[in-house]
Amino acid sequence: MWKASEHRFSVLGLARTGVAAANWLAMHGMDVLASDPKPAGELPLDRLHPAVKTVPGRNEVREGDVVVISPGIKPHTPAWNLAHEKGSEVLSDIDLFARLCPCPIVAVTGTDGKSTTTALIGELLRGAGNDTFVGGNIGWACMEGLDGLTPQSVAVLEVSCFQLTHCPTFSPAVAVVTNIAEDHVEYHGTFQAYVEAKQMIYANMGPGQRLVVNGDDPEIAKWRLPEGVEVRRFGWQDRFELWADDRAVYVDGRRQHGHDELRLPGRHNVENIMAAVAAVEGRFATPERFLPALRGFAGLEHRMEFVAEIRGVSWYNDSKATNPHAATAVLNAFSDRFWLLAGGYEKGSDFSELGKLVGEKTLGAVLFGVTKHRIADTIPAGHPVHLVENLPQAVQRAFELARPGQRVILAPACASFGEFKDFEHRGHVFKELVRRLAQTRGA
Ligand code: UMA
Repeated sequence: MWKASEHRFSVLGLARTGVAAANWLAMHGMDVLASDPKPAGELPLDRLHPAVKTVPGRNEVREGDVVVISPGIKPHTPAWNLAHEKGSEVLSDIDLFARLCPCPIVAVTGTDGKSTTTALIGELLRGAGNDTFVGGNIGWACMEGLDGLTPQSVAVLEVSCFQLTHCPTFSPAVAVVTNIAEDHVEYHGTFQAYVEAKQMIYANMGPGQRLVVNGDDPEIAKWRLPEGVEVRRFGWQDRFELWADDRAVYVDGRRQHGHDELRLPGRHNVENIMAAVAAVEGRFATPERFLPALRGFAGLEHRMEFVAEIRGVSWYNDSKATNPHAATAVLNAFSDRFWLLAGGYEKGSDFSELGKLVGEKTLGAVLFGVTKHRIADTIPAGHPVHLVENLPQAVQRAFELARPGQRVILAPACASFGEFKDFEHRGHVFKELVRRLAQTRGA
């Protein structure tokens, strides 16, 4: 049995992950060295436990330490190489958390819908009376929640491919894979490497554990799932354990609820709902216990979030659409055409499918950021496309273009780096721009 007290730790990166991991380890008496290439003035040193030894200005790993690596550190960069050369093991905070966690873990990964599914599982569990912690890639480092857990709790973790890359022993009670589409090629190098990282979510699972997968996903259909694991498939075909048609969701052949009873819009959310129900139902709660919470769930910030109505035009924020596939889900969510705001950081994505759909589903696109020309090239000739420099200009242009009764949706299909710190920052800036428009031009 692995014991943290038998090890020393080097923590790489001092943002959310590193601070939470270093603090927990120091607070529990472990010898921790934490480093980050940023200068001391840019690091949150005042938020660190006094026993954490810090090295600002560079990354450092002590020979033989267990390394806790931040997910943002890319493969084969100097910090990554240092970790693998000098560390006895290199772990994400997720793997560390799971080694120490006293309660069952429900882990959610996939290309799209991770955060909504994770948050919804949390709501269903809470609604059914379980003591529940929700954390991980969703924005709250998991190590922050560890000390509040008891054997009766349930921990729900959103787990990214970056984190799964360093999860050698991770084995959750329930794992969910929402879907697999191309993403983060700039990090993993190849689609295959990305898929292999995602597969780490079930690599150590076995009998008694539950694996929930998207039955319609062609990539997942190729996977060899572990023997003895209870597999629950969800999708749009009635041969799956959980399936949906245009009206309702069915579980093991019985109608569970109608889509019109719920508040989450869009076809992609029906899939997220099925994934969440499949994770919880029969394992942690009965439908009678979790259905009220399911009916009350209105979604998350930055995911099809309604922002404001200005002169009869409705504005929505889906800044979380950080890849073409997620933006495609947004395009398919509404039956009427709308104005799309898209573009951002270049991560080598293929926009060809998205471009076709923009031609079918939108009134036109306002494109911004580094990727704007590449996206524009994929949109059918003659479809309205407006190229601007940045998000403020895109909001202004959409304001000029949209007519009463229409919608404007930010679904960038790109990462936010460059112009913004992260997708949350981009979403907040967008909402602020829209609110300012509402104040100054709303009359
Ligand atoms: N750093 C080094 N050495 C390097 C490079 C960076 O030490 O060589 C340092 C940086 O200077 C910085 C720190 O590492 O101080 C940054 O670490 P980080 O990027 O991992 O940031 P955290 O705040 O710890 O956030 C991470 C996740 N970030 C990423 O995966 C990029 C957050 O997911 C997550 O919420 C958080 O841990 C808590 O678990 C964000 C994300 O964008 C939301 N995720 C991607 C996505 O959803 O698409 C995967």
